[in-house]
Amino acid sequence: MKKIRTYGDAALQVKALPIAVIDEKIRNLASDLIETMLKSDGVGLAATQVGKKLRVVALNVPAPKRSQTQSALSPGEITLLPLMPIVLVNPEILAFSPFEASKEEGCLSVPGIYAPVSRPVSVKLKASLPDGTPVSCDCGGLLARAIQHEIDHLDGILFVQRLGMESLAKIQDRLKALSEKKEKS
Ligand code: QAP
Ligand code: CO
Repeated sequence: MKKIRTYGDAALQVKALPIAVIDEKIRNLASDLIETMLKSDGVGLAATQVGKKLRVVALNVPAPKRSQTQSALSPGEITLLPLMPIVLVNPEILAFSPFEASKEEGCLSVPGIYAPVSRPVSVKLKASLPDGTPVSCDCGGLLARAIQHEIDHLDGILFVQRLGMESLAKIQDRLKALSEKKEKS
């Protein structure tokens, strides 16, 4: 279990570097990320959040319940949801849907704070699995949102930086409290 960096920690603003070779060190980071994410009840965790400047993310996106499946699953959900929890190495978005949707997000690095974020509804993902298998697929649903949220972490971006002025205003005081708590620690 790794320590998760929280809002106000400068490590969260660092841009992570691509991985040239998937070696034992990367596979160890992969299992640390999965362990830390599962123990923290997260649906996603980026290496940036545990202070590692490497382009690796873990995901544990649940399959949608039958009753909430309003639309067909995307090819990416069909491929990746049965593999959860998974780690993606060098994840990249090759294309974004022109259509956006706003949904509530949270983040293990911004504990207890949730706000609606507008994002493209689907993305074309390219990545490698820790065994070296390449994946390339169109992802929708919560999976598309989680991929975008986690790749943002690798670029040093937090979901609170993507909020509209109204939503940001509502959480400003709690964000300030989080970063002040950090300064004192
Ligand atoms: C990113 O977020 C995400 O505040 C992953 O007290 C968010 O796992 C992907 C969490 C929205 C898709 C949609 C947050 C746990 C977990 C908290 C998380 C908390 C405990 C957040
Ligand atoms: Co996050």
